[in-house]
Amino acid sequence: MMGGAGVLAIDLGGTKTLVALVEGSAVVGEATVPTERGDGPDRWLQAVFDAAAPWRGRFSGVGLAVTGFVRDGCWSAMNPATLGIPSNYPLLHQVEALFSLPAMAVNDAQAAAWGEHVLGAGEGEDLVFLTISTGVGGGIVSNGRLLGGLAGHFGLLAGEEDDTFLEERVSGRWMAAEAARRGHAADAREVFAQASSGEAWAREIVSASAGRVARLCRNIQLALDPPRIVLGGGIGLADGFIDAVSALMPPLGAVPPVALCRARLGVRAGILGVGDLARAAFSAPAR
Ligand code: BMX
Repeated sequence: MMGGAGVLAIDLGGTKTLVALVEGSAVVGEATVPTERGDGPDRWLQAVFDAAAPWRGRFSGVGLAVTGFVRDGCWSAMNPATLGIPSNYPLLHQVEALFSLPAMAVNDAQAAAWGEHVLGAGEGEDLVFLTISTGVGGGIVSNGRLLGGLAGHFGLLAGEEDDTFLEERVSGRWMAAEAARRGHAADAREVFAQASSGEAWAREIVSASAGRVARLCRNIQLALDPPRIVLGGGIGLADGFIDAVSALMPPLGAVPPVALCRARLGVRAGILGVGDLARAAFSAPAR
């Protein structure tokens, strides 16, 4: 394989894309580019390619953690409201052609689950990871293995009030839409700022989202009984959110609620996770 010792790790989410040069378990270079929602995958990938220019020659493969579903190298949205990815976009083919290097891809939240398992809050133990962000994603590490496919896509569970996805009443997009419905022009960041300065409407929005996440955590505890649930994403890591979820965890009789903790790798969980997965994939003997 040509190139340097590192891996180019990319975390392409519904709002922003992190591009990083990862060597071993260290992020040695990093850039953030907005995911311009109207652009489409060819231009998102071109922006990544441009952002990685300073590190050309220092990586020998590309690992992608992407919002949406990846199967057989092709990429699709499950909820196009999170990001409008065309169905079965040939992601690996395009990335390998652009960089002239091997590439691998997984879902963003599954990559972050792996990152937290090997290097972060999981401390090497099994976990469920939830990212509360533009959408709501998740990943499961069980018996030391990352579950792939659809496993962990908790944001796409049926919502309780109607037949929309759960994430449609939890995510940063929902918070902004709910603020607008109540007559406040505020994105999710602003909703949190207003909530911490005591605005009742903003506190209600944070609390409604956190209550749904608390019920989700209880359902996850009943389904999988993980040692811990790790929360990440811009909303999950926002001031006060985990405390609000913990306070709203319904009791399970004598059984204490599952332990909740913050993603220790913060916004880097995805790039570190996919960096580790890519390194393993590229160093595997050729078949
Ligand atoms: C959505 C879904 C998941 C993703 C999650 C978080 C799409 C495009 N995405 O549920 O695959 O993991 O959002 O994504 O269907 P993020 O962009 O908010 O990080």
